[in-house]
Amino acid sequence: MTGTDITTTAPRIDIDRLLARLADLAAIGAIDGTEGCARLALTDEDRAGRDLVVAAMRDLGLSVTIDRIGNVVATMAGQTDGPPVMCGSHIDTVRTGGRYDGNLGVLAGLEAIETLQTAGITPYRPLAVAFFTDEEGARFAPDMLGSLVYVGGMALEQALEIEGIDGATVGDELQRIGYDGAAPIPGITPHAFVELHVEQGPVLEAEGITVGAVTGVQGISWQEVTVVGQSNHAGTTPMNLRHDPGYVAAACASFARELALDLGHPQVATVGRIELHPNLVNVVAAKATFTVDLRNTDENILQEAERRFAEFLATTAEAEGCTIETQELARFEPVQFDPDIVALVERSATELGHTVKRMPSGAGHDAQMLARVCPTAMVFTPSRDGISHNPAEYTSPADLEAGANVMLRVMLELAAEDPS
Ligand code: HGY
Ligand code: MN
Ligand code: MN
Repeated sequence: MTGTDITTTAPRIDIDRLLARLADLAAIGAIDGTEGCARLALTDEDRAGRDLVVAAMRDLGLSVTIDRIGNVVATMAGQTDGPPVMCGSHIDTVRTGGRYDGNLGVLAGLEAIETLQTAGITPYRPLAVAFFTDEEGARFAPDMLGSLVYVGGMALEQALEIEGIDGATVGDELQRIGYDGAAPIPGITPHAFVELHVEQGPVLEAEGITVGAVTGVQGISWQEVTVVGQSNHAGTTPMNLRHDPGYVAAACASFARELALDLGHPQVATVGRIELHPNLVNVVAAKATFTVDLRNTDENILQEAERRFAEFLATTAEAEGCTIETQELARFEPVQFDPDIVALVERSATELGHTVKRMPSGAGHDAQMLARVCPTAMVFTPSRDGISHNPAEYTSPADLEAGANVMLRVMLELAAEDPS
């Protein structure tokens, strides 16, 4: 199929079939009373989700490989051999996950392939749909771990030793759930990579736009901070004699908000996890452990945010007579996607009659890792009220259908024979 064929004959996906796939997967780890699901990476719920998707891949007759960090790639043969045009995302979720984050990109890939099979279309190049291990990073940091290893950005051995928030290691959990595959790392380099994903923010909905042509991903800085003070009696210890890590953690959380507001949009700062020990009403804490997530599209401003936060932490802890330890959990610079594929996403959306807007991604994605090895871009669909990492996450069927058809069209164009 050449470019012109695609414009006129590209089939459309079956939205009811896609919605059914999304519902089937969301039923695994379903969060009672909501549309959302919880499938933290490498848990039993993640295994069950993986098994469901791998079975669907095999039902479509795709050749499925599982690599040594548990990434799964399913390939549809093309008219020729060679590197596939790949789509995909992740199917692990945060603990309060929605049914679209990650899952949409993987299941829309299966839907696209089934649509082509039904139409009897075999692209010039092979197509592949992948899901990558531990994209969320909520249990095992950093996020995008599987795709980072897939592109050779982290040594496999280093990744397998990573200890999660519950003390388990990546390697042990991969083995336990049976997804310590044999396919080599780094994985095959795709001809190109396209990821369909819900925006997870308010922009598209606020502007009444159906499709996002994603230009890149902002920089991400995650660290875990441990503050050690002196456990003491809440009633008998005068304020001037306290060494209270709980106070230091709370002050830092408050400072993070002030810092982001001072630096201005798009700087964001989040203290998402705080644990006190012994975490009792009448005990001045002995220890506080908390995480800081800083992000910006500008690497220099992100570094300024990191510097200012570190200064505040050190000054506050010293004044409180506490000691601190920090551990970097994730650090990725901003990524720009391939301008030609961004333009192709924009053109495909327009040709399909949808409104489209170029925009950066606030969230991290596997695409930012694949961009290291092949031409890559993303397609966004709107999120209702901009909500995500929340079981109330929602995107309308019409928007899902639009996004999936744009992704299919982009893939067909990329999989066509290069014009001679
Ligand atoms: O943290 C993120 O941006 C992504 O959800 N892993
Ligand atoms: Mn995601
Ligand atoms: Mn996510």
